[in-house]
Amino acid sequence: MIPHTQWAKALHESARAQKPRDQFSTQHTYSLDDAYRIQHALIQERVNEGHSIVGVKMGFTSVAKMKQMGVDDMIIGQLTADMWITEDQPLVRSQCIHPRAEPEIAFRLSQDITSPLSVDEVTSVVDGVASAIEIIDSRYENFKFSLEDVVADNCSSCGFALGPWCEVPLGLNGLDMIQTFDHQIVAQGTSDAILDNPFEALAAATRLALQYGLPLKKGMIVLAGASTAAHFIGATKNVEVTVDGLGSAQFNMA
Ligand code: OOG
Ligand code: MG
Repeated sequence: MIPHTQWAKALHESARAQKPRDQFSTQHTYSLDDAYRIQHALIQERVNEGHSIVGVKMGFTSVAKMKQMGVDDMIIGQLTADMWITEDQPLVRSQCIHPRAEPEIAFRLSQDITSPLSVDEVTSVVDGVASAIEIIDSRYENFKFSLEDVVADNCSSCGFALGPWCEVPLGLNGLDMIQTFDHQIVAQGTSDAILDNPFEALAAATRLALQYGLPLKKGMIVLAGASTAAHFIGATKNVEVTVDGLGSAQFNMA
């Protein structure tokens, strides 16, 4: 029997104390269902601190990310209000373990989602698209994990920043995505890297969210997953992601 709540509390404590921990999978065998139960309990810790759930994030929707991290399946995690990086709520370097940034695209839901949707259906349930940056900060030593470990750890979620909301275009293919650190290009990709079409990531999010009991409500944000490998932020001050036609998301580290 896996002690879901105890492991969730340990992961939460690692995040709050900036202390990376051992992977669970090196000592225990546990299922993906167990991993999502741990993730639920972990999110409950944040909700108990007063942070609401503001959306979900897809992971490993690009070959670049799967290769970088050595896993081969899509995952889903949750976003809470305290992860949203704004001028009023900066990302504080000393509150992270070993943060990495990656270029993403964000969707805003125009209605509650109650059934899995196809790629043709998802365009009618979003009222905004934005360029986005995701900050991931695995709670495991050396950013090493199994698929179950990373799901339990809420898919390494740490923070996210959004560009201005744009009207939903008919297609999101062939858009260049560029990430800079202090105005130097560190990663360059295309939106096609995200499941050949970022709307596919949104469709997959509706499927996985319903499968694992994650809420998808009107106004919530869905991150589609990174189009390139992630980069360690290190001593970087400014992080910016520009997506063709969607403008840019950026923030300064505090
Ligand atoms: C897991 C999170 C993956 C993405 O965009 O593919 C992810 C990790 O790489 O630590 O967020
Ligand atoms: Mg990501």
